[in-house]
Amino acid sequence: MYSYSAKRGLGHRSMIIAARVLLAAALPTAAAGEGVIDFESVPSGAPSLGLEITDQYWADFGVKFSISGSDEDTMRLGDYGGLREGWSSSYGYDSLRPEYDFGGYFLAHPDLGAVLLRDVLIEYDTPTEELGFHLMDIDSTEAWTITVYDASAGPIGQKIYDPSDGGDALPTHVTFTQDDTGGIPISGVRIHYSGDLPDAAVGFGFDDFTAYTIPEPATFALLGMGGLALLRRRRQTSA
Ligand SMILES: [Ca+2]
Ligand SMILES: [Ca+2]
Repeated sequence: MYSYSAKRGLGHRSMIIAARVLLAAALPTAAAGEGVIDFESVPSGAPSLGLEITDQYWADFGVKFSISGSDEDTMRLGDYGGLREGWSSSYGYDSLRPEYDFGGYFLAHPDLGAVLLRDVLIEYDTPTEELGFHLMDIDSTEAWTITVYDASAGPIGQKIYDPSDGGDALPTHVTFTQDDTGGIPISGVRIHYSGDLPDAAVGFGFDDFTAYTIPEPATFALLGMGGLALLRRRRQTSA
C-alpha cells in the first residue's frame, strides 16, 4: 500500500490530489443525482387533470406520494388556471402571479373542501441529503408544518411556513439541507396543515420537487482519512 510518510515530497502532492478527489467526491454528486419532478411529464403516461399520482416516479426518481391514513385516496394533478383543484387567488383559480411559470400541472390534494385536510407524505427509495419544492399561495392564516424523517421514521428536522414566507398567488420555496437535519439523510417528508384558516378553505398546491440523491455510502467513508485506501481499492477494482 502507498505510504505518504515514506516519500514526503510526493506525499505532499498526493495529499493535495487526495484533497481534490475528496472535494470532487463531496461536491458534484448532488448535481449528478439531482432530479426534478415538475409534473409536466409522468412516467408511463401523460399528465392530465385529475390524474392520480402514486408511485409513477418511483422507478425514475425513487420517490412516491401518498396521503396519510389512506391506502385508497391518492394525490392527483391539478392544472394551472383551470377549475379549482388547489387554491383561489386574486389572479383566479389555481393561478399564480403572471411572472411565475410552473408549467401546466401541479400536485393537488385529493380532499379539496374536506373538513379535515390530511397529511401529504413523500417517501424515498434512497435517502436524500437535500430537497426542495414549492407550495403555492400560502396566504390568509394558512400555515404548513414540514417534517423530515430518517430511515427509522424518526423526525430529524421541521420547518413551519406561513404567509410571511409567501402570500396570495405566490410560490413558497421549501428547502431542507443537511444543515437542517444534522447531516442525517432524509428518507421521508410529511406536509401537515397547521394554520388557523379552516381546512375546508385551504388550498394545496405543490410543484417543482427537487431531490438530490446522496453519494453512495462509500463516499461518506472517504471523508475520513481511512477512506482514501478505500477509494484506491475501488479505483483499482473498477479500473
Ligand atoms: Ca409544474
Ligand atoms: Ca391559499
